[in-house]
Amino acid sequence: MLLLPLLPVLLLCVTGISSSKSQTCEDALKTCSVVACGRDGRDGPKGEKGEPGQGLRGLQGPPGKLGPPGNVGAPGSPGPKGQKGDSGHNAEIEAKVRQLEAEIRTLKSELEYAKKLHAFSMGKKSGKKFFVSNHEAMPFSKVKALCTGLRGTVAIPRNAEENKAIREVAKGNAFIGITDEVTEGQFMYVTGGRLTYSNWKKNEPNDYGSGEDCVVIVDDGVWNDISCQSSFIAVCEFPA
Ligand SMILES: [Ca+2]
Ligand SMILES: [Ca+2]
Repeated sequence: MLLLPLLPVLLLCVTGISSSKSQTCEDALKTCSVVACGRDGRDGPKGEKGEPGQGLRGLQGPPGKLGPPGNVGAPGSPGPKGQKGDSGHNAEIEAKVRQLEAEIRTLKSELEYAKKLHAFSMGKKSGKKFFVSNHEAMPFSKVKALCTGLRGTVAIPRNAEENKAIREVAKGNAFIGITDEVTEGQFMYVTGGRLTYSNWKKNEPNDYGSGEDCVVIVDDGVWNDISCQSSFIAVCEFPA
């Protein structure tokens, strides 16, 4: 019964002791006039997590480890075109060109010599022409084709000297490059143009049988119109 009035004080002291672990019962005796000391009670339940503190934020940590390599990307667009490269064996090409130029000079020289020799052997250079014959007889169409294939034309006498030369080269009756195939009775050069010289045989051209449109140079150099399908010696002319 005597303890009842002291109960609040005891509760207050017990509360103070349990609230501070640094205090002991001896400390409590100094402040409390009445103390009841006993064994410590069990730990209470864990309190709820407190609010985050208000202290300064720490420094940023070091970078983390490198991640794994990514996937291979798509091919990029083509780059700009580069400058033209060195042509390479310039010296070799230049040497080849010099060699070819030397060969061309030699060939030109030999060609000039061959032409002079040919002119001398023919002995029939008349004005600015050469007359050449293989002494074969053939129709007029073949004579034209032969001379054209040789880059020449059928021989055309444009004056008495050329007429004589053609006859001597042919050594027989030969076609000359004159016809009236386009307009009957109007003889023209196969290279174009009306005649500026003629040496018709007496009573020729007569267009005998209405079928004589080509011209042959005969024995003494006179002309006779004749069938183009007949065969006579081919004589071609070339510029000298
Ligand atoms: Ca005729
Ligand atoms: Ca005739």
